[in-house]
Amino acid sequence: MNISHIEHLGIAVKSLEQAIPYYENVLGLKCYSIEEVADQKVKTAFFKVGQTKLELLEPTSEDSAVAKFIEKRGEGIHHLAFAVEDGVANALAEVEAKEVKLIDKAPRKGAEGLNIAFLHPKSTIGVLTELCEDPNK
Ligand code: CMX
Repeated sequence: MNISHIEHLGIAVKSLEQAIPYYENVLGLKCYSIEEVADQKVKTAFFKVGQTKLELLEPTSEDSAVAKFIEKRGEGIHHLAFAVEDGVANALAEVEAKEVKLIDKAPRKGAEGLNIAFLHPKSTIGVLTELCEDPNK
């Protein structure tokens, strides 16, 4: 697999309204987009740090993966997302052949129109890992 860079870090927060002022007023970053990803039951807020983004994730429902995460582990870093250059489907086939457990068997649409897929943290030494590809690049 050919990873070009860290596309984003996903950070679980209870409330975007409470978290965004920290990123803007303390760290001096600018929130450039707020987007609801209905099928993931989250509302997201994006910041750019060089080529990498921060994606704040607020759960929109008690049964969302992010709500479960916050309940169990508290707010904090939720996942690490790599940009892959040769397609998410190819990367999935490659890691599956190396016996990594997949959460998504095939790429699907994530925030910002990216093609994405998650790898299970039990197979990735504890880090929920996302593979992403911008279909417009
Ligand atoms: N990072 C590391 N480990 C995690 C984790 C995370 N984000 N979330 C859960 N785990 C661990 C749990 O601690 C648990 O470990 P133990 O068995 O040792 O306690 C194990 O994984 C199973 O966790 P669980 O609480 O029973 O939760 P589920 O199995 O229901 O779900 C997961 C875990 C990762 C499969 C699920 O959250 C998932 O499918 N995630 C992918 C989708 C997602 O995260 N969407 C939100 C972001 C969407 C976006 O970016 O747009």
